[in-house]
Amino acid sequence: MSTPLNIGMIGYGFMGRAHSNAYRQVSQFFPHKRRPVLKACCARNEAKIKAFAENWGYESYETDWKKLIERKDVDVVDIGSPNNTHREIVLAAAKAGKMILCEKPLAMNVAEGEEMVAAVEKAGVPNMVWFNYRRVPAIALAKQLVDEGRIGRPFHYRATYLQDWTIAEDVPQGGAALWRLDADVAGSGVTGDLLAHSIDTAEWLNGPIQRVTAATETFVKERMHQETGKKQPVKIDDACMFLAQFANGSIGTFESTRYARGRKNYNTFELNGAAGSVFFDLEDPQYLQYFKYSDPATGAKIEGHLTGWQKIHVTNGEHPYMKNWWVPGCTIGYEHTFINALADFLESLDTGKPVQPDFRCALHTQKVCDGVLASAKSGQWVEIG
Ligand code: SOE
Repeated sequence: MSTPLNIGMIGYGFMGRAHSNAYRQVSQFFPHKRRPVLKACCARNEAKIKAFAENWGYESYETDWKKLIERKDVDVVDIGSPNNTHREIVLAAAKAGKMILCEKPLAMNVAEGEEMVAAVEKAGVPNMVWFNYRRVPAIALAKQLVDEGRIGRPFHYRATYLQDWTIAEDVPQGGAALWRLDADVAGSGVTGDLLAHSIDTAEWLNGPIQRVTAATETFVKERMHQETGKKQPVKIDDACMFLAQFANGSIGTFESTRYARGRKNYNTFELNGAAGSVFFDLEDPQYLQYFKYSDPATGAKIEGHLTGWQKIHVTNGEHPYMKNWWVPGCTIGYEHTFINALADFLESLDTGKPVQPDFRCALHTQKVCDGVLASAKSGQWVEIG
């Protein structure tokens, strides 16, 4: 028998939809003791949130997030609203004793993130940041291969996260759907929005990043603000590249832009070690490529004439998350990464073992992001605390 877990969802945009879909589906595929119930959603625009509530099946809606947090019938506060709202909502929700799920990036900067971590830890409430790409089965398989020792001593980590949707100079900044271009709302550009994903994945697979040196560029210097109609300077980073040194002695390169014509959501990584390598590309998400050089148990080398990259179709029951989905060969997609993440959160409520990435873990990603931006300004290497 399951008991209800009442969800209060803040925000109705891209992430509001992705999370709501996860709440609706998770219990059918991943049965747990707690079963999400779409209790209430919240946004300032009443017409829009009413329509959202009806579309997704929320029992009610609010137009003030403080009211949502005050409600006794809400167990989980889920923050899918823009980045500059995260801190205030988290502090209030933690004080009210709510469980908190927060969209990435955790915060606008490290100072905010530290306050948020302190608040959830003081309140002792379960918390998670929706770094959904950890829940792509092929990426989770890469983690398994690392943990099984199949990569061996790591040398290189290489990540790219490329998109192309802001190339046109007449794309406005700010307001609905375009707040990611407004630094006052987003905190930063590609660093917080895209590289935060790459950093989370990298640190999960390859351990903490210790030092960075970076360069950023803003190609379009002024854009019209969607809400005021005025041209304003663009303060976000349109592109960012950085070098990283990992605590395990390996080195990494990270590149991100929204100006890579033809690239839509090209999120890739490659990890090269002494015993093997892995490569992943989110535009081909069902596959993990693996090069096996030697056996982790015996150290025996693969016979030379048999070496080569394997393209593993990650759909078997033995692969992460896949036994809960379809039969081998049948694929899952983008929306399932959120369902898988939520399943891990529900599992953590069953077991009492905190889910990752929690706020403290996401704070380290935030530290790397802030370090990258500081380095791009100063031209110096920056140590990450
Ligand atoms: C930006 O375009 C964006 O929507 C990010 O905000 C998401 O986190 C990423 O997963 C897809 O791209």
